[in-house]
Amino acid sequence: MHPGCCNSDNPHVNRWVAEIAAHCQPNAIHWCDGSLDEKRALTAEAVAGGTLIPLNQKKWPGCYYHRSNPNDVARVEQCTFICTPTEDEAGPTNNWLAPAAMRTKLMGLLAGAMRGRTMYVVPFLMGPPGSPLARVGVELTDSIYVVLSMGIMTRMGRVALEQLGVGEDFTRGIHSMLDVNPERRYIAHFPQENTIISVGSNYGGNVLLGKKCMALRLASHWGRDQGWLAEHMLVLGVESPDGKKTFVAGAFPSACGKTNFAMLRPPARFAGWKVWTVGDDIAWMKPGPDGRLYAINPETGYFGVAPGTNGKSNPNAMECIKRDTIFTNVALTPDGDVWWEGKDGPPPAECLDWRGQRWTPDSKAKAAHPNSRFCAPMSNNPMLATEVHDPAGVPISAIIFGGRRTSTIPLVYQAFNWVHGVYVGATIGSETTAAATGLVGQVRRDPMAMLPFCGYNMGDYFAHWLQMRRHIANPPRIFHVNWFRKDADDEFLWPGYSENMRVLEWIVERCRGRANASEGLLGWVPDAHDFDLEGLDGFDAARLQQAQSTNAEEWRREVLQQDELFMRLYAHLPKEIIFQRELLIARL
Ligand code: OXD
Ligand code: MN
Repeated sequence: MHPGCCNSDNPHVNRWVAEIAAHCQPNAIHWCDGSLDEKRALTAEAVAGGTLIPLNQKKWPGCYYHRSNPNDVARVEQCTFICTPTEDEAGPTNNWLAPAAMRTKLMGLLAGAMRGRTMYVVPFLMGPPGSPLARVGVELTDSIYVVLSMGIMTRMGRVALEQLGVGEDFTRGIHSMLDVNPERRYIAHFPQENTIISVGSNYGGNVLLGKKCMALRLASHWGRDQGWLAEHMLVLGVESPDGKKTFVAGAFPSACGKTNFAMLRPPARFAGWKVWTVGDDIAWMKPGPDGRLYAINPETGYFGVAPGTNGKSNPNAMECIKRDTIFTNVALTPDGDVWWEGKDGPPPAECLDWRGQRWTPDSKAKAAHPNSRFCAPMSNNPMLATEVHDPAGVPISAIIFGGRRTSTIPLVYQAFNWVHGVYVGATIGSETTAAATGLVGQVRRDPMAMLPFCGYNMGDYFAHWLQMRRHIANPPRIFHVNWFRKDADDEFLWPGYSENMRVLEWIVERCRGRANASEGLLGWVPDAHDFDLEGLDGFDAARLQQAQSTNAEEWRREVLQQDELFMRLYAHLPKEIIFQRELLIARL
């Protein structure tokens, strides 16, 4: 047995670490305790090994720069598998392979894979210590970048083993970079064994196993079995001038501004209003004893997209990244500064791009990769909600669904009821951006923004959402928003960014029974006098009407497009969803 296998008080963890170490054959095993001293030592080691480059420490204290392999810059849905006993359980929206076959293949790739490397044992806790919703995982990884990032994104180290005690109920995550080869890249989930195996990548979403893999794909199973929801949602608290806080969750597909919305800073018009961030990416939500839905943020950091982040789009994020942040695949200036497209100020006269090649403003290529990231601790957020540490979570009054749609979808409407709201969430569509696919304006259906993250059959997932209503006597109101609608001149109708506060105000006041609405074809909608338009340059009641308009012809097309997904899911699609579709067609 490898020395250092049995370092914890938990026999199940020790036994499993010994078994994986015997298989992967690392040179050394390092058990992470999550201390500051350990972070300092590992950071120094990462710098010495070239994995991290220190930024100018006067300007960016505690901040480091990392470049990933150019073949490894994003989540890879085609390499992501849900290994349930039957293909039907994973459903048509997931890749599937039988658990035994996948395990054999991956254990083959892992045999001796850590020779010459250190295996880090990374215990982590998702959720506040002591929360009934919190869960423990242990990730075994040969990447020091993963260890340092997990230290930001999760409650890492001793705290997790303390929460676990001598129990057996922890997620087993195994990660090896291997040779970072796309041909040997797999992110495999074994829900029945509470196990994740990720090989061949060192990019965040594929390898920070607490995040998308555990907190969404595996947790969606636990939620289904135990009566709660694991969702790709931000959570924020709106404090009105009377000091009352209303908590709201929001699901938007990737690259629709979830982090910006979670950190919204109200414009000057909203004196006395504050928006507090609970989380920017993932919410675990469980019915509470008072019949309301309570949410925790299982994470402790923000793994946000850098390009486009600036003092206007997200001033709080700019505060978050000032200290103790790891930047990946942005551009690096000669004086140890970072830059990306859409950052404040002019581009540097010269820098190294995300590939490490010389870049000037005349270069054709982008300096920062479009999916370059910052990994920043939430404790840096000046508007971090204190409730983020509350084991009970926060009571959710509204759920907001949204997507990026240049036509058809109004700025805001409220679903008639829970079942209608589930239909609204199930039919979210979002237009792909050029950066992501090259196909501009293609609508991809992304139900509840969970298409890449739901770990079981999406039809059963809709049924679970419908079932949840039985356990929530006092359910959140459900809304749909679209910040991206354009006019005939291809201009955005709505100013967006901090002005989204006006939409948020209407939503919050609806939840508090203090805002009016009229019944529209799609749901409840604000009239011009229900909506604060004062001080909005160039946006008046007529523009609001345009942003809110419902064109029956466009909607007939929309309903037909929704059918593409419904046909794929047909065998598991709940009747209620089909019924809601019929009702909408009748209203149209
Ligand atoms: C993310 C994503 O990285 O949704 O959060 O892709
Ligand atoms: Mn996300």
